[in-house]
Amino acid sequence: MPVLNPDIARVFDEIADLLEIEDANPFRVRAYRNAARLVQGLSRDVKTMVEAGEDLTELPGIGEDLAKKMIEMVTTGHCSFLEKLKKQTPPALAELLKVPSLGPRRVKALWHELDVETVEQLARAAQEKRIRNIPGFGEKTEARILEALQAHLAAVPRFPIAIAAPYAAALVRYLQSIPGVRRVVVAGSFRRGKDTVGDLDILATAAADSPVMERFITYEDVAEVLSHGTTRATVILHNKLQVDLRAVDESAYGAALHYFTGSKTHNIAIRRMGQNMGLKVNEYGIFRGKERIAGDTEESVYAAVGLPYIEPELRENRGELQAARAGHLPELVTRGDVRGDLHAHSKASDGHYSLQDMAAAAKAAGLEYLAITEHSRHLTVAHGLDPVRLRRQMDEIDAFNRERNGITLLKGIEVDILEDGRLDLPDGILSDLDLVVAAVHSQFDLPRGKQTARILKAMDSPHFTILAHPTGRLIGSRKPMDVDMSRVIRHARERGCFLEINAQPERLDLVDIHARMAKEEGVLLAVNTDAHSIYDFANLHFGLQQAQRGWLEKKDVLNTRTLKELRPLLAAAKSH
Ligand code: DGT
Ligand code: CA
Ligand code: CA
Repeated sequence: MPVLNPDIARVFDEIADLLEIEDANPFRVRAYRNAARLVQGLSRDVKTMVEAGEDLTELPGIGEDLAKKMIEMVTTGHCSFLEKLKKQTPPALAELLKVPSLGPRRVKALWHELDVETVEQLARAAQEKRIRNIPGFGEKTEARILEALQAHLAAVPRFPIAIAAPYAAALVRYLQSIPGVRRVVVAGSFRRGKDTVGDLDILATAAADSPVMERFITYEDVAEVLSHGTTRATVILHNKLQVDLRAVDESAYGAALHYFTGSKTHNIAIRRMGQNMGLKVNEYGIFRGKERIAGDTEESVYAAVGLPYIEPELRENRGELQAARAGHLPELVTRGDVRGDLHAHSKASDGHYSLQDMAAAAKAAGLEYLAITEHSRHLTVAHGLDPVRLRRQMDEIDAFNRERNGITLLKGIEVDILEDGRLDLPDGILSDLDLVVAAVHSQFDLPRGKQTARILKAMDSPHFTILAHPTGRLIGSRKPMDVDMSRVIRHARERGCFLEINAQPERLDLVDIHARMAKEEGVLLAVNTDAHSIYDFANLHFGLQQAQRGWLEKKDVLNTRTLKELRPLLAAAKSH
């Protein structure tokens, strides 16, 4: 079984979880988390690097110990250190960590005090009102845990799109190598660029005698075959990701692609439009009576119902059909429109690379400018900067820019928004920066009124430029903060500042509907990578898909501006 980068990342994350429960040194825990993130984002396969005899310790943050673990994983398929940890700490506890509102300290207390190891046991303890008696818990916490738990148990697991992407790519490559196969495309929510996918829907066209179905179910990463027929099959991969494959006739390619891209509600609306015109629309084509009038391309499907082509990211039945009919479809922002990135870290805080390396990678990604925005001092675990260290970095950036390296670094900070809404650094130093990215990194569960007031107050700081990852959610592990986002958006408009779509795979925050709300209010959004490594600029793709799902055009995105256009916008946000 092949060990892909996300598999290694998952092991490192699991190690970090178990170490956290064991109360290990937070820096050690962080080293595993950082390694997980680094490996997840690498554009090259660790397996290939090991096979080529490359030295993994040249990767930033990867010492002898982590390198050895990676080599063990790609050569043996398992990690003995994780297995040892699992013997010491019940692995089911890691599942408890995934329940929003349960951090490692609480999980540990529940385990020691009540002997709770699984979510089911936790649910029972909460129902039996046993949690409230643990020191530091109380009735309110018990109620919150029960609520989070019920939501957690009801939720069907979904994969962040960037995690599913390498599995999709490997599978597409494999399918394409099968004799007789012509086209292979991933449809479904993956093609629509949703932040998470429930499964992968792959569509293939193939010659009638192609062994595509048999080969699909014998793919080496398949753990289980759920169903298998001549034109469709469903399997589950070792990582638990489900994959549907459909084989269709070349002539029905467009109709099938349209059907399996969805969304379901978009399809139903199109089918209804067709019915009103006396047409039958299905996955085989578009028919008038017995005559097939369209279906070889998606364009032909839309044309048959009198519409221009609609981009997959818009197909959610959120007004795209009306816009298409009226000729008002947005001209979606593209990767080529992006001129810079306004949120990135170097190893001065918790990034893995030097300023120079980050700048070179951003330049190679086609960017004209990059803002260096380290964490501020309040975030000690990320080596946040105090004013002295920040001044030193500002001098370094000035020196870098004097060398004319073909990319400009902007002086920034990712300053913590403290619990009372103040920023973590004094105005005196913030005023000397090109931009101030501000973010919440603590107290995620304040009540709605307080949380909203905290953020609005931060925005009123005279140097506030961009609100980073506005809801703080981490897909699968932390729910979004309870914030009145429409007030935040309106306040941003009045205040003349900006919001972010953070392109990190587990963030993708703001989400599509909030991005669209911001666009409608005339608030510019920055699509930022929050890069911690030279490989993270590739995440721009996923951030842009979120932007596209929010109907954003080039003009709606702050970092499509040239540096010359950007500077006055940043300056105006400051001096309100
Ligand atoms: P997911 O997998 O939950 O992330 O979301 P999708 O959109 O990929 O949904 P999935 O995998 O259940 O189905 C793939 C596509 O197939 C879906 O986007 C539209 C189409 N489809 C599925 N069921 C129906 C249906 O009952 N009617 C119509 N018109 N289309 C359907
Ligand atoms: Ca799907
Ligand atoms: Ca499906």
